[in-house]
Amino acid sequence: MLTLCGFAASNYYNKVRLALLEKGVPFEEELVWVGQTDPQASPLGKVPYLRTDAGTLSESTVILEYIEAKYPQHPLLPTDPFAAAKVRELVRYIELHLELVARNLYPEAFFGGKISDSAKEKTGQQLDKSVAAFARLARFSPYIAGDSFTLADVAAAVHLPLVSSASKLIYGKDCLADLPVRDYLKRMGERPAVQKVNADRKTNTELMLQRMKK
Ligand SMILES: N[C@@H](CCC(=O)N[C@@H](CS)C(=O)NCC(=O)O)C(=O)O
Repeated sequence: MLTLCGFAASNYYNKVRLALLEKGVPFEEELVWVGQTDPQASPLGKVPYLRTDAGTLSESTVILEYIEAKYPQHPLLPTDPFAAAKVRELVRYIELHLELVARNLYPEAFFGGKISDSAKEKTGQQLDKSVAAFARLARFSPYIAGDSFTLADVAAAVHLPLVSSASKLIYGKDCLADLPVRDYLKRMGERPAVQKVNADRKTNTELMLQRMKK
């Protein structure tokens, strides 16, 4: 049995949860907040991590790859090695060049903190470059890597909304507004698994914000 550990306000957690739901792989969940993580399972104290019969795993994308290899049903990677690499390329751009860059904005955008003007400027410049690069790779036809739902959609469905809203809140402009992201996310939002992840994210985010106030 698989146990996914973490909390549903985390988009990294939601990425793994969405893949499990889309694939129809049975799993249990253990609510673990930052600060309560198992150091053996997640040496950097991050969520998510996964308990399996073979041991534990950290890092969301490593977990996704494990699930994909172990449970072939409803595949989220093409069988052709090059097509699969193109999907992984998009996943990397979304996580590393969009999410991780936009993350610099989250303390002020979402958590009532303050970031410096120079950090805003630097992040804005990086985001401009990253969005232009992402625009060259993303297909939206109708899925982000082409004609089938893949791991790149799993990443996009959870990461892109936060990148959009953080940039909108800090710069007054959604950095993804010139791409067909809104329509794409609407299409993704028609999927039952995406709806479930989004609903649970909202509930858990309220819980997380209450905990932060204490
Ligand atoms: N690269 C990690 C990132 C995970 C991550 O940053 N998770 C956040 C929650 S959204 C976290 O645990 N932050 C606490 C910390 O970094 O100490 C992954 O893909 O799993």
